[in-house]
Amino acid sequence: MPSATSTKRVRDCKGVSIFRPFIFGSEAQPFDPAKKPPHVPADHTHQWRVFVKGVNGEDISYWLKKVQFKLHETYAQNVRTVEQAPFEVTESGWGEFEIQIKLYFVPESTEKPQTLWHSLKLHPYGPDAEGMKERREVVISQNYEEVVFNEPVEQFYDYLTAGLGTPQPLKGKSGKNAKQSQQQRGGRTAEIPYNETAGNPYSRTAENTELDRLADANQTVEQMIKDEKERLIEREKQLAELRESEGLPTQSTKKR
Ligand code: SLL
Repeated sequence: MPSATSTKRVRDCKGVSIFRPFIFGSEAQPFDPAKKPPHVPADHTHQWRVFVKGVNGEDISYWLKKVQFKLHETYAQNVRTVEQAPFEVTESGWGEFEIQIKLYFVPESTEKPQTLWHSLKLHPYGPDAEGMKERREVVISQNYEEVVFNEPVEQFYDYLTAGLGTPQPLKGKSGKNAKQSQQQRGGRTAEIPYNETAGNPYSRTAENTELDRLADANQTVEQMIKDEKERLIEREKQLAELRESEGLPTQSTKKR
């Protein structure tokens, strides 16, 4: 009996890895003492935000289900779970610390959660740290990261590459065709399209042509090496004959 969620690994794509980029990090700003909100504890010097987000505002919730941020123990209820985008926690405080960020993927992925660490930065750093401090500038500390789904299960692979916002149940064996038609409609995909278009010179056809060209070039180089070796052997032979006719030792030039 077929199960609701396909946990089969993608059959025809052994070795397939799907990458999804994201940004994680923090933004912090010192309070202006004159405008500090009344509910903020007296010893809190900064307002900050820790986040996990898509690159250029891209939606990542089709693969990221929830994020657990583990703050320093000095915070009340220091484990904060964010179940939907924006995946972020806003807080205030006085000190810097390491934040544990645990990414939970959508259940269709059958992937285990992944843990990242981020150092919360409150104080400016870098060449203009002093100037930034004086101007009470926002301190941003963020990283680009990629989550890698190795040999994803079939259903997850299909909707990761189909450009669908929500998981779609697989209908029979139509997964592949469905994927292609989504691609033709310009959906989000991790795969290279089959043919190039005006705006996109990268295609599988172009890739194959390039691979053929490289294989040809490789063959030419191999042949050149072979020819060169033969020529060398012939020269060595001629040299040995010459030495012999002159009465010189034939191996004098070779030390090894
Ligand atoms: C430090 N090792 O000493 C670090 C710890 C903890 C920061 C920093 C708590 C705010 C609150 C807060 O800012 N903790 O009281 O809720 O720098």
